Amino acid sequence: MKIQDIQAIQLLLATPKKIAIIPHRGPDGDAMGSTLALYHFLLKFNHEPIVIAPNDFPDFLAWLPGSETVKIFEKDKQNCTRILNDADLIFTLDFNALHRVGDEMEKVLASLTKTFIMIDHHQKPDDYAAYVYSDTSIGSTCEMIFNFITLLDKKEAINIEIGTCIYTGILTDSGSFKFPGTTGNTHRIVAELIDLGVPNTQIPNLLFDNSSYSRLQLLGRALQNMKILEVHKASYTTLTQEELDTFNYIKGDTEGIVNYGLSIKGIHLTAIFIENKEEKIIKISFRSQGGFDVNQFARDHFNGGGHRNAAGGKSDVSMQETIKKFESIVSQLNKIPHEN
Ligand SMILES: [Mn+2]
Repeated sequence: MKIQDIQAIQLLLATPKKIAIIPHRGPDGDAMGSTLALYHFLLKFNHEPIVIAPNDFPDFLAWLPGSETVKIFEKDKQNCTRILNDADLIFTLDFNALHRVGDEMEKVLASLTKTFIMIDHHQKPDDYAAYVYSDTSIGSTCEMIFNFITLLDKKEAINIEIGTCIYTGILTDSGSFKFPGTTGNTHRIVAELIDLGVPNTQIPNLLFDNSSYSRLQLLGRALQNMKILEVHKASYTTLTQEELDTFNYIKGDTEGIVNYGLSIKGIHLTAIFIENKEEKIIKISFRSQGGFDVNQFARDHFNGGGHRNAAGGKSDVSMQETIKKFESIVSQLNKIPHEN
């Protein structure tokens, strides 16, 4: 982040402000961790922060300190619109294009003439924000929040609550420290958080060991549905709406299932296709290992995007047709996914 921008933000934060903090739609560990970390940080300096999520966050994040204060735009549009209209400052975290909050909330945000501050690690940021901290080499927005607070010269304000939120996003967005964005800096930050007293062995338990029986049954079905495209070093799996219903699907249940496709020896590209009858779409997540760019792949073929090794997309045609399209594109790839 530019030094002038830091100075300008320091000045903005020198007097108490009403501050809305917004994660992307379908908020994950990094989106909720970063927004709540910033929320707790701003509270300490007498601001009036409030996190407004476009839609609800999954249950496995409901233990995060401050999550009970989060407003859900979709559930309370009038009130949330009023809060946004009253805000002096708006932080958008873990996304960089306003459409990521969904149509209705995007309209509200686009109509505001407020100072926006973007902190995000996705590619190709839009230009709606007055101040932008964008860095695609950093593994999580939570790591950037740690850097941001440090740049503001307020590192001593990081307490266990803030640290717990930051740790959560670093852990979830790095696939438990496995993904390429995991650096020495990541581990140095984590070391500082542990020294501070952040419960680093409890957090993974809270996040990952809270499955319901039916969620594991659903995972079992997804694993059974998995197909291998051996010559292309790819795998994919599917979950139909009927299967989701059979296993009493609730939000968050399919989180992380896509990663199993990469745990097969020799597989460098994987995808999961999840049917959503209500929205009449197939939701897709892509993962890759090494040099194959799923961000570009998702942008080119499936109306999506994300990072080089983790991206999402969607399809408006049937599951069968979507799979057919995926298989056909993969079979035509002139560059077979490989390690670096
Ligand atoms: Mn993130």
